[in-house]
Amino acid sequence: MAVTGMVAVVSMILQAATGPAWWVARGVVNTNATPNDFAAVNQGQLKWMAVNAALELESQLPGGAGSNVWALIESFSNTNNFRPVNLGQLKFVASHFYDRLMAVGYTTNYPWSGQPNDYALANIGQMKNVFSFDAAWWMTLDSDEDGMPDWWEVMNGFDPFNENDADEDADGDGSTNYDEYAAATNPHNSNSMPANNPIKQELDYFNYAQVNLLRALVGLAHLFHRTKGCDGFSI
Ligand SMILES: [Ca+2]
Ligand SMILES: [Ca+2]
Ligand SMILES: [Ca+2]
Repeated sequence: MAVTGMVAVVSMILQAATGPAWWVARGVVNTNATPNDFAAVNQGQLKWMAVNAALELESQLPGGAGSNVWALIESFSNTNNFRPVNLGQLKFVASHFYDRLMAVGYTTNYPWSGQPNDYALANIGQMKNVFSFDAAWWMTLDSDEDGMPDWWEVMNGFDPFNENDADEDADGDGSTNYDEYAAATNPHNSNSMPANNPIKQELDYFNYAQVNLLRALVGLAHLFHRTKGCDGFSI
């Protein structure tokens, strides 16, 4: 993305004391810098954080970061990078990410509450706080320990806090929801089922038998053709 290079030139004074692994992996934070969470955050730093957060969500979440996040990133200008950010601006940028995180079930709310003064300057610590989400960790989360991760349950309309739905068969195709998760088939489409599904095996056998019957018929027809030697016969 062009914006990556654009904001990369902005100096970073973020520090990686505590935070998700992607901060370090993506170079959002400078591990050699002195922590200064009370310093004002500037627009270049916020853009840099947002670009990397977008890349992280894109690589981790089912369906990626989403079009609203990418539209936000593409709307970033190359100007005002050293201007301070106020809380309203921080919330505006972060809300795009939280809308996406709420859509996939990572969280149910924005990480701020009350009536903060949107015109107050945001500091580094506040920006780090709202961008401390960890999609990689969340993708492995299985709250009810039924074997189906939360993200897959939310994506398919199941309850990530009820382990009983793993043994249910939402589409009545003979495979449990868990088996469909494990086989990466669609738990709401009875035509999509794991290879070990008895109905699928029967269907496969039926199709196999049909193909063989057809082959036998064609073979017979050719034999008949050769035997009779009649012209104009084709199959
Ligand atoms: Ca689960
Ligand atoms: Ca099923
Ligand atoms: Ca299915």
